[in-house]
Amino acid sequence: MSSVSAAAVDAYWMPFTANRDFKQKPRIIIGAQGHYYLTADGRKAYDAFSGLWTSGLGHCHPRIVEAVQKQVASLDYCLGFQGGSDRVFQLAEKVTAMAPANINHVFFTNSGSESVDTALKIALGYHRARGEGHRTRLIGRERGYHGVNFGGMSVGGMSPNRKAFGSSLLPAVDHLRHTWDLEHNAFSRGQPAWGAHLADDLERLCALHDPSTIAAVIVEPVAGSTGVLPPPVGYLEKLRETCDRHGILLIFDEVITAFGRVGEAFGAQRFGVIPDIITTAKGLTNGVIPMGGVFVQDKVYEAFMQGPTGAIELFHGYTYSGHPVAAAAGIAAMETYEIEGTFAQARSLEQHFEDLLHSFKGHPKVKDVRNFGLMGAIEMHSRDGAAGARGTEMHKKCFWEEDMVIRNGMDTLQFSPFLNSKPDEMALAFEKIRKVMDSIV
Ligand code: PXG
Ligand code: PLP
Repeated sequence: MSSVSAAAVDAYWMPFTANRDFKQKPRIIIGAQGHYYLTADGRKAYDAFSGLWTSGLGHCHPRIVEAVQKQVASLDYCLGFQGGSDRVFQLAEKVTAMAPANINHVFFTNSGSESVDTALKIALGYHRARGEGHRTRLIGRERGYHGVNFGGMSVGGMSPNRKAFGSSLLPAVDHLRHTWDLEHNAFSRGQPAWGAHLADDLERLCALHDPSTIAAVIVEPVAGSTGVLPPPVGYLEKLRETCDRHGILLIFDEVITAFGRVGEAFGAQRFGVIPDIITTAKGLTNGVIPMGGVFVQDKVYEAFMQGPTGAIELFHGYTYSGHPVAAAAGIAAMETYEIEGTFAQARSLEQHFEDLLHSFKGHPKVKDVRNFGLMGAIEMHSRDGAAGARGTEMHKKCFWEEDMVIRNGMDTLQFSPFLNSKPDEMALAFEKIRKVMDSIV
């Protein structure tokens, strides 16, 4: 029996949800512990997506819970403009110490979407501060996801997220082509060997618009929401080299890939390609309190630190930027990653995860399997005339019949295992997936 009334279910307009379908039989969560959710009808359900890529350490981690409880009772809120709590400065020191060497400054937001829009504004402001205010064009990538605010939506490349808002998107934006290619890269394990040349698309856009008009290129090092597209070998290096040659800033959107998801603090470190700006959220607090962070290279920060010392350098910020309770959660998350050796643990699980995923190669319903770090996707063939139906049915069956929460984007199943997953729980999750996949039409 659900503990939520029908009127309550009706009142809530759910995000990125088929509201009417969901509300016919709501899947309501009332608790969580470690790797499991507790459902309103009294079941324990394994969380195969660790929140929404957020909760790599598991739910209700005692160290983070305690830090948040203490913080909220001692300093609940503190002005963030011309002020700041001890916690936010401490978190900034901690996370920048984990970042690549010349990234020593971080601006805090409340989400990935806010991080992206902040990063785009910083990129435009950086060029203006250096006398290159003519660099106003932003380049994203097809199939990219950069959140839902106007900037991120504009550089994003997922058409359902854009189509209703078409004429209100930012005007000076273009997109690189995406890197998915079934003919060359189906069932690649990790980074596909083929496709570095797809980064040459940036040269095409430079030729079209003239590089002197381009402020920044934003990509996810591993595209997440679109169904896990790892970068082809050499691709990110090529983008970096082209940006350098033309004075264009490179932004990595690491909302998913930062904080252990690819076995390092940042994807930039795993790939050995250092962008000028990195956007983060999710794992920054293990999902416990909403928070995002925008990391910038010293040259970016320093470009703003000019003019009279009494002047505000960046006219941007959120009421909740650097919220002390979020910062306390962030500090506790970073301490936990360190104490528990989480990033190395995540890396040690990669091979097992990859093998489980790729055991679906050859399944009649499976079109492609992709993975990198602890990010994985199984793309199913769509039913004729009913794209997305299989994915949704899998999700519902897993929830109601197999006590497991999975994530689907249309007919692609996405997996974001806990960074501290137990190998046999991971294996059991995929046994259940196979059972459900076999059982549906
Ligand atoms: N950039 C990237 C790369 C993301 O993955 C955002 C920005 C936006 O973050 P916020 O915090 O504003 O949602 C994201 C978020 C999924 C899924 O199923 C992915 C996201 C969010 C929810 C679900 O893949 N990514
Ligand atoms: N709208 C109004 C009327 C506001 O006063 C503010 C902030 O003061 C905002 C929007 C922005 O809110 P936030 O800072 O939480 O993003």
